[in-house]
Amino acid sequence: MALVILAVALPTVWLSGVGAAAQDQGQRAGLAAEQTLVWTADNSYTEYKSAPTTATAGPVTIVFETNASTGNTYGMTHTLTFDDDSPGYNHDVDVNIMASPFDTSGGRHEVQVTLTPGTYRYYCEIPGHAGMVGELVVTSAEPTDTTPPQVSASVTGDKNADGDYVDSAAVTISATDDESGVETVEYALDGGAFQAYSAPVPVDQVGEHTVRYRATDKAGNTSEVQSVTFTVVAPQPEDTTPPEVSASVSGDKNADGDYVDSAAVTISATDSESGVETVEYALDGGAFQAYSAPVPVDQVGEHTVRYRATDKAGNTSEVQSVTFTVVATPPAETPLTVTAASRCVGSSAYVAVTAVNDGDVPATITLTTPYGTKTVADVAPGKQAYQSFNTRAGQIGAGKATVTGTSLINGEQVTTSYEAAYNAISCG
Ligand SMILES: [Cu+2]
Repeated sequence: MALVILAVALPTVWLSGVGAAAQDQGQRAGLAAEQTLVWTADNSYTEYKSAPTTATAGPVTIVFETNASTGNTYGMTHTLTFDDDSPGYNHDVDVNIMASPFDTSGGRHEVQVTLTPGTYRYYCEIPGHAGMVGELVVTSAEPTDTTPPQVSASVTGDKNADGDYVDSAAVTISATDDESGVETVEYALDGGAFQAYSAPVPVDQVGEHTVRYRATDKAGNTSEVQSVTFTVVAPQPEDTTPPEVSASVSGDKNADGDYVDSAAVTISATDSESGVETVEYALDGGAFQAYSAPVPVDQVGEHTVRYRATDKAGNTSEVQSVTFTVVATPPAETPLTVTAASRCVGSSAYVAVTAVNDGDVPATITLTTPYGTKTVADVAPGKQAYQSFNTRAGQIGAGKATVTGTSLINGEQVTTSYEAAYNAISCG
């Protein structure tokens, strides 16, 4: 019953004044208030029962409560009023909450505001409550994102063989920020000022270029300036000249200029403009095919290799050709120079046979005539085997001497036969 009596005793002007004029700045910003600051008052008119002293800048829910639960058992009316004119304080919120245990909110009121860094002064406006005053210090919100964005650049365009961009290039810059997110991307071309990046930057002036770039996140962290350097060159005049192409044949040649056993055809092509795209060859009337390495030809006979080259601009050279002959390796032999002659010694006819070893190794040489046989072993290179055969006749007809030479060639015994003719002779 005591509470009811006290309520009746309250000045009605204060009761009707409930509903402080506080701007809903937090709601206006569309942001949920993350902080709640609570002031309470009790029966004292010299100090608030409790009051916050510090806060973080940003949206705040301010609660002012004075009722039985906060110790206000006299039905006393208080206000929480933010100073709006004293020098040295923030005046950017309008808080003036009047509260009484028996007002329509039961003495508990909330307003949304957005606090900024600085100090707010607050007090109770009720006459005689001048001691109810305090300060609220608001500090900047701690930035949670302290990492700058990751930023990279790529250059695209038609490149020539030197890696330069022909006619133009485009620089694409990408930035990511895992925390607060990317706020701005900037670039500067060739020492110019940084400017906002929004789309790939075309660069078509001939010369070397450097694009510097950086990105900043929503928390204000800016990446280190990075750069990419590239060169733009003028387009080359159209290439209408086919490649120069040539072929060479290599291998072991014999005295006739023929290739013994096999030959290899090497084709070379150059193109000073667009460059060589393909080299082709065709062996002995076959189809053209891509050339990549010297072409071996080991079939015995005459061969023709045709060849041509095409440049990157599509110009193909005239078909040229090279012709050569491959011969089989001659069989191994024991080389001898053999001579035979008939002559008279007194009234007797003799047949003299000589065989010179023309080889590089010793040879066993056998001289054979109708009048006898003679074998000479180990005839050194350049030396000869000789025998004058007594026919035991005064006259003989023409005939032939047979000579065989045997030597070790490449690990094999090679025997070669020769014949040498001698004339008829009549002695005495
Ligand atoms: Cu008061």
